[in-house]
Amino acid sequence: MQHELSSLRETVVSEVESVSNLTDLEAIRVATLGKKGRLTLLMKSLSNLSDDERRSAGTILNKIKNEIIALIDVRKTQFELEVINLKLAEESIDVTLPSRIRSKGFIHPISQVIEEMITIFGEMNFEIASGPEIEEDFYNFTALNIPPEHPARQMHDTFYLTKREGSEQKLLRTHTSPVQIRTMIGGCPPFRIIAPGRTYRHDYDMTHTPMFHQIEGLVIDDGTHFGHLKGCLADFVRLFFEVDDLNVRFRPSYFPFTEPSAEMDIGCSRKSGQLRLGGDEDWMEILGCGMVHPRVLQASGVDSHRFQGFAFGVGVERAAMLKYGIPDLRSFFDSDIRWLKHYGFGSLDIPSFLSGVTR
Ligand code: 2U9
Repeated sequence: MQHELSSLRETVVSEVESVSNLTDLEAIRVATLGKKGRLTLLMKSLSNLSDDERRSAGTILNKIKNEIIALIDVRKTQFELEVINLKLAEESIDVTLPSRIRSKGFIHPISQVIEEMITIFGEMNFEIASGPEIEEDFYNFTALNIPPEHPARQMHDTFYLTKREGSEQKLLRTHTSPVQIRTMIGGCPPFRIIAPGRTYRHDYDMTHTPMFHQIEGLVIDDGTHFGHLKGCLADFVRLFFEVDDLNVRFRPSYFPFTEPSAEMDIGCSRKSGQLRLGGDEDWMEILGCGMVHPRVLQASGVDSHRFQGFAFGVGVERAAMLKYGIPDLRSFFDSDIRWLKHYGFGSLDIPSFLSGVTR
């Protein structure tokens, strides 16, 4: 046994020394230490020996096994180093090559305008409220004084979701007003909130897209009156359009959720097809507003004898088109990178206001 062991040792040592690559080295390892390897078979044959012989042969066998493992490891490291050195010699990096141009992202004009509006209302102490885009009939219509069969339901061109058995039919919110309803139901007055977000209506032409953005506002307190509404919205449009002496006027209107209701116009002039903000030569509608209807307050659990307030709604796309001279509404959603670079604002690493103030 001893003779067999020392002869195997010599054979393996000479094989490992003369091997020329990693694959052959691995083959030697398997042929020696693998399941049916030469050393493994010798180990198995130890059981045929007497106790004394097994003990002394076993000690030698283990010693040789460890020697062979160490030898193969050293050789393996040598080969791996050779491979790395060869690669280093063959491959070189041309440090004079110009670097790859990384294209930067830009803020979409809609996001930019939403952030501008949020900043203005934020300075007026409004908090941001949000809610689901998939809504229930109650929050989107009934609580807003738009009961079933009310003509305003037809005007909203609602997208209805497929009704599931056992649950009521859901819809895509047609305005962000359900956010204010949910906020009032879930809290106590006073409220001073804005609800920016996506809204959906089944409409598509030059001036309508099925998805569009709104910012609505709600102020409820015990002394709030129409004068507060006028002051707040006049300040807002002057700051948003950056025209200090921008003229505003309020025209009577109708919305089911406000009474009285009004549309707010801003002064402008249109000379040779060119629109200019300011002056009072002409007027342009910019938002809708009014005093919150007592029925809406009651549906939201607010005491309408003690509290009252105003609400307003602004279409973000329309405001963006006016402020930045964007002629076609549909271009907002074409995902044309050249358009975005032209109208886009700054890079995306500007911290978002939307991630900050929330109610
Ligand atoms: C509650 C009570 C009242 C929100 C209002 C308008 C008037 C309005 C339009 C502007 C352009 C929608 O995007 S648009 O087409 N909105 O004219 N919105 S008052 O009134 C509310 C909202 C919530 C609880």
